[in-house]
Amino acid sequence: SKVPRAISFDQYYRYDEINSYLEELAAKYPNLVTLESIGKSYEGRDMVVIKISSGGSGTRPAILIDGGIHAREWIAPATALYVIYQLVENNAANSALTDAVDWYILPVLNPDGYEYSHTADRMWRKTVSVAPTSGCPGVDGNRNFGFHWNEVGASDYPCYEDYAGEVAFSEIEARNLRDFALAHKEQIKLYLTFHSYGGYLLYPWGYTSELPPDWHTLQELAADASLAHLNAGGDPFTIGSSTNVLYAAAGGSDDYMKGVAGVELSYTAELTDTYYGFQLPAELINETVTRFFESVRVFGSYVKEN
Ligand code: ING
Ligand code: ZN
Repeated sequence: SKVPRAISFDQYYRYDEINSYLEELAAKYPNLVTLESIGKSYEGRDMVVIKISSGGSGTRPAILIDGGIHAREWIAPATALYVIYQLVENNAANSALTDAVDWYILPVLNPDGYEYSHTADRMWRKTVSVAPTSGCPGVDGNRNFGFHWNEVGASDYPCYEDYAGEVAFSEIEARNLRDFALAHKEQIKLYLTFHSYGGYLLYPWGYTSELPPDWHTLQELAADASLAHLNAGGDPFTIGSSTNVLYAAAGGSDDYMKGVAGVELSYTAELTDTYYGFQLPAELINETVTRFFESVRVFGSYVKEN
């Protein structure tokens, strides 16, 4: 695996390159960074979470971020990587975000699919697991979480893009994230899962049009994050519950985090842009991630102050 000479945000990195960068950070910033494999993917790739913590022995409030549950949404791992880069390599400027809050970031939640989208099928979305009874590989990771699983907006057919899986948590990648989140549930106050595209900040529920009792808090915090994105030159986000502003879909990771893991502030970020869709040109990574980091700043400050 090759180590990038210096990280940059004008190219999409492969899984190995991303992990090499994380290892480089762990070696260079041992007082701020620790790495943990939360388990292996279906094809045996490590799912690496970087913990960014300036101290506090694991008692500080924490933010959990993941990217790349859907293989083709390449801007999601890139954005997670940029958050890591800012919090670690630019910590002098961003120390307010790490002096009272811990960050757990999993940049590539579906590493097999991510690699497959680079080597075989640019538009691959799902995992790559092959169920014994099925003719088609892959499960939609964001329909596989075990909370109101497969009730709506998901398919029973393995060949469909939104196949929910044979059972809830059939996918090892979803189980690994679940187990990690449950092990840290007391600490995690906010969850962000990065997707593309369309420019939405979505909160639960995806399984029903009913709103959670604290939807007003979720809405207002997202509005602040959207304003920061606007002020940084980006478009405002469309904000609301998944069901109400996008479509109903059960088994999403955000619903699980709020419904089961007890993470009250749980969001799906559908990053921009809408013109290029999943195939955002590498030249547009930089502006996308720098603008969205201003939104991440708002989420971080909120967790720190509440
Ligand atoms: N969109 C999300 C999806 O999984 C979503 C939208 C998130 C719906 C959470 C319901 C709950 O379909 C993309 N682009 O994947
Ligand atoms: Zn997605």
